[in-house]
Amino acid sequence: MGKEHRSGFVAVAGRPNVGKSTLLNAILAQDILPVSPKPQTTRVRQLAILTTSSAQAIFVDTPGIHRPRNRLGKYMNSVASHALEDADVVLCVFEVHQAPKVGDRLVAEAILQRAPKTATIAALNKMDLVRPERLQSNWNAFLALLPAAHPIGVSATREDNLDLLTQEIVDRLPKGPQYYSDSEITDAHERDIAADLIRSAALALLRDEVPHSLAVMVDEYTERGQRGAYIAATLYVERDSQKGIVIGKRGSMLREIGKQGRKSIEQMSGRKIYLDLRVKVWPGWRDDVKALRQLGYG
Ligand SMILES: Nc1nc2c(ncn2[C@@H]2O[C@H](COP(=O)(O)OP(=O)(O)OP(=O)(O)O)[C@@H](O)[C@H]2O)c(=O)[nH]1
Ligand SMILES: [Mg+2]
Repeated sequence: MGKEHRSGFVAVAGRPNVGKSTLLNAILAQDILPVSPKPQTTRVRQLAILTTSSAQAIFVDTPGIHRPRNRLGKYMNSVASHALEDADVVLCVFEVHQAPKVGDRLVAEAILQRAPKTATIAALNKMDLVRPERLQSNWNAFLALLPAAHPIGVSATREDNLDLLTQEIVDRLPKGPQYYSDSEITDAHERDIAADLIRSAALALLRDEVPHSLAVMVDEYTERGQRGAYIAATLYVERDSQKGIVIGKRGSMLREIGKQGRKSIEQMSGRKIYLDLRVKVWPGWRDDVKALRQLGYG
């Protein structure tokens, strides 16, 4: 008799920038989730679905849990909290090359409060960056935050220990059917993934002041058959000065964002992309209920 099939939801939680989305892209071997060197890259819930012959792990990528400063931040935290409540397994990501920060404590508290009885795995990520003499003390300090969690050291960028990590997760899933077909790797529409990939490209290129004020909306996504697809998108910022920064000297920054964004959309979609970008100012959109809803954060 073969092994019984397992399936369920795996909420991925952690403070901003610890590598949650990078880890999931690596596990799926496809870049469908936005990743950047800046904190608070992920803003919405997005599924990353791993299907094997005997299991289906439905990972729920969530925004980094943090102290919110505006309505967008509150929305992002609520997305993470709900994912914890609905999870069969919690995957908590820490970055092990640094000692725990206040933000990590906040995350551990949220897990203990929202999912106190849920099987939890602590992925101690960025093992490639940890100084050997710091490893043991950092490791112990993180485990003290979540004493019942099963720890695994990983590196998302080097893809170290990811097979072991997924095995430990699958072992903790309940018995259940395959909910999504083999070919479904996410629940997000290509249009929304494209908007996030453009934003990721911009975050990697822009300096600290702009990223949190940036939102991207795809206005048009037209198939051109053999010739690929045409995408027109708008980058929204909150102030005129930010618009200048995003456009850059004689348009150089916007051109670079377009180039990098196009490359990642081509990789994700497997076809040629023509990308048209423009920049608009939307004052105070992060605290504007209507704007948040229109931008997909509500
Ligand atoms: N050196 C190293 N860098 C990593 C590793 N995993 C992720 N990173 C980097 O960490 C940064 C943040 O990665 P993300 O995947 O966007 O982090 P996140 O936790 O999803 O962040 P939010 O969406 O903001 O909550 C990126 O620059 C990644 O390349 C790792 O294992 N080693
Ligand atoms: Mg993320």
